[in-house]
Amino acid sequence: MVFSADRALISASVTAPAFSTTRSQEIFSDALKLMPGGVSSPVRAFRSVGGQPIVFDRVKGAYAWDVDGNRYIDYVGSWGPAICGHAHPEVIAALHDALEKGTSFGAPCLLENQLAELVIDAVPSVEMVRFVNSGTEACMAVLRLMRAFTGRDKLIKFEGCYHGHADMFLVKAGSGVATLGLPDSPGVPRSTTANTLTAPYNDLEAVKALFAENPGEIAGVILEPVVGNAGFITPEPGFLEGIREITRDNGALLVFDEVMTGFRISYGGAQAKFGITPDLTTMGKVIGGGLPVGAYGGRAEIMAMVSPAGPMYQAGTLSGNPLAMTAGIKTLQLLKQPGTYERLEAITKRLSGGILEAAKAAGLPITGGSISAMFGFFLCNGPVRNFGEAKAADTERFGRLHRAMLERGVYLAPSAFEAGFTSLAHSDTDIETTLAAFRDSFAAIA
Ligand code: KE4
Repeated sequence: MVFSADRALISASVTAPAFSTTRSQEIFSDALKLMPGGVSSPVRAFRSVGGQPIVFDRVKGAYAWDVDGNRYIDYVGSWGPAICGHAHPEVIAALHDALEKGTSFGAPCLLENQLAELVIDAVPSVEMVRFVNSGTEACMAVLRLMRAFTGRDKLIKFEGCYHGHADMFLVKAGSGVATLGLPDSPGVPRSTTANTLTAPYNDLEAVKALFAENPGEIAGVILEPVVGNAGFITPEPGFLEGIREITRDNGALLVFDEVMTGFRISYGGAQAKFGITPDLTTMGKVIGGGLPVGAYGGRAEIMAMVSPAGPMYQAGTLSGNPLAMTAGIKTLQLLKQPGTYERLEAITKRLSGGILEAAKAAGLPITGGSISAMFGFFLCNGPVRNFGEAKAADTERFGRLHRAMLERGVYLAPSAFEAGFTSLAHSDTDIETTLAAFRDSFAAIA
């Protein structure tokens, strides 16, 4: 317990350095006149943490610099792609070479084969893969494929899980939808979401009940095998195995949305880490190495339905883009190096454990953890097993923490309902510097 006199002493002794964001504010006020909310994606607007967004100027390794020259240790990493560190020299060099050959072909190229081989070799469920340009596209296409293969229309998703912004998924979604408190976005017709059933994460009985109530009508279940869009929520022992069994027993497909967990939880994704093989997998983020790539893949007999091999249509002008393929290939080659995931596990466990210790030392309720290069915490007492329990987190206090950490040179996701990401570029010193900032900030907001 920190007594008020001590707390005053701590906060007095840790004065945040002069921190100016004048140029960020100028640029962002212009942005507000040009783009809705001043951003290209809602969560970046800092709406749930308050204050003005930081306008980035450049990134390198574990760091980001804003337009005012402030440097941050970055734990967003462009929302996952920067797992090798921002602007990795080998990725940049490969892109320079690729640029000389053009920026887009709109025709088959060897690079697609090479990235496809890397993905198929790595991800247990993937026998064939189709590249698209975002995780949203991958999830849209995989839902169409589930329905085409089974001839059924209904889908089960979990509250708080986010599968991109396609209409049929915007039902009790996570990430920006949760952050902005939009339980169901306007513009989504009831007819579109009528076939989307939801259950609480980690609740096998609720899933069994949905199958019992909709016999023969559910095409499949889609979930984040480790949730990163309702904050960081891990599957309870037996949950993933149970979903696998229930889908198999009901002739439905199991889809792991590994857009965030793919190549982050392990080189083979969460499915390799947990030993559960879904029928289909969606991917994104890391497999583009920072350029726009999404993908879906799975059993060859299912993927054979995808046009032009089969009747299920899906297309994209920039799919398989040579620059994006190049960045993805180099990134996966870097991740294949021995020791990669042991290093990521070690630094992230140190970080996550240190955050929990720091909050408890400041007398603040906290629950959280990490798996490989993904971590998160909620400012409330645990456990947090689903989105309903996550909503108990103190989001107002998280906003004050977020600001305090910015002032101390640490960039966290601007929402209590997101996960944090480490990279191979985060040094032991970066982790210890971050933990010192957390200790100061928790003391300042306690
Ligand atoms: P994109 O369309 O944003 O590439 O991917 C959608 C998506 C699908 N599935 C999962 C599990 C995801 O995490 C995402 C996107 N993640 C968010 C971060 N919470 C992207 C950040 C943003 O929306 O700006």
